[in-house]
Amino acid sequence: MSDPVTIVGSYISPYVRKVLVCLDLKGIDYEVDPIVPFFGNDEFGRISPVRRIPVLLDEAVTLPDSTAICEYLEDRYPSPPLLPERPADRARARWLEEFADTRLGEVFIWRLFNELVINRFVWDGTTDDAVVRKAIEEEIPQILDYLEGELPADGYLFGGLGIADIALAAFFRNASFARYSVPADRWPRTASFIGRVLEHPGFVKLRPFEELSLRTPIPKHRDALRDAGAPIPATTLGAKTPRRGILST
Ligand SMILES: N[C@@H](CCC(=O)N[C@@H](CS)C(=O)NCC(=O)O)C(=O)O
Repeated sequence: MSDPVTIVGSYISPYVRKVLVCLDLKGIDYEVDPIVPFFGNDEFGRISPVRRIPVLLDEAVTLPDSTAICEYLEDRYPSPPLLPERPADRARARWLEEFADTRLGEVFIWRLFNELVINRFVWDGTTDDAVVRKAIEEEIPQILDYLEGELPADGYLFGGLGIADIALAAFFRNASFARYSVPADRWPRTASFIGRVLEHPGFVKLRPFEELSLRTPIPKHRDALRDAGAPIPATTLGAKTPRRGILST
C-alpha cells in the first residue's frame, strides 16, 4: 500500500473540490493540507510557482493545477474513468471543464466569491457592490444561458459522473457560499443538473469540512478540521500571514 496522496489546498476552493471528488470517485486515499489561498509559505511557492492551490504530492510527482492533476489521476488510475469514450464526447468534456475553470472561475470566484468572502475575510477589505451586481445581472446569466443549452435534462453529461460534471458543479458550490443559487424558473435544466451533481456522495461528504472551514477563523482551520475527522497531514505548507497572488485572473 503506497502513502496517501497529499492535496495542498483549502476545502473552500472549487479547484481543490474538483480534485477531491475525482480522488474519491477513483477510491484513492488522500490527505489535505488545508491552506487558504494566499497563505502558502516559501516551500509552497517553490512547488506552486504561480502560488495557487491545489497542488498534488505523491511518491511519483509534485503537481500544481487541478486539470493537470485530474489528467494524471485518470492516466494512473483509469477506473472508473473521468472521461467518456467517444472522441467527440471526450473533447466536449474537456471543453466544459475548461469553461468551468476559466469563465466560471472568473465570474464565480474572482467576482462574486472574491468580493463577498475573500476581500473581507483574507484582506480585511470591503465589497465592491458594482462588481457583484454586474456578475449577477450580466455575467452569470450569460453563463447560464449557454449551459442551459448544453446540460442534460436527466443524469450526468456523458453517463457516469465525470470530469465535466464535477468541474462545473464545483463552482456552483462556491456560488452557494456567496448565497447565490440558480433561479430554476429561468434556467430549469441547469438548476436541476447542478442540484443533482452536488448530491453525489463525492460532493456530499466534503460538505461538513467546507462548512467548518467557512465558519472557522483561518489560523484555526487545521486543528478544527482534524478534530472534525478530516484527513490532515502532520506537516503544513501554510504561513501565518497572506501574500498577494502572482496571477491577476
Ligand atoms: N488553473 C488553476 C487555478 C487554481 C486557482 O485559481 N486557485 C485559487 C484558489 S480557488 C488560488 O490559489 N488563488 C490564489 C492566487 O491566485 O494567488 C487550477 O485549475 O488549479
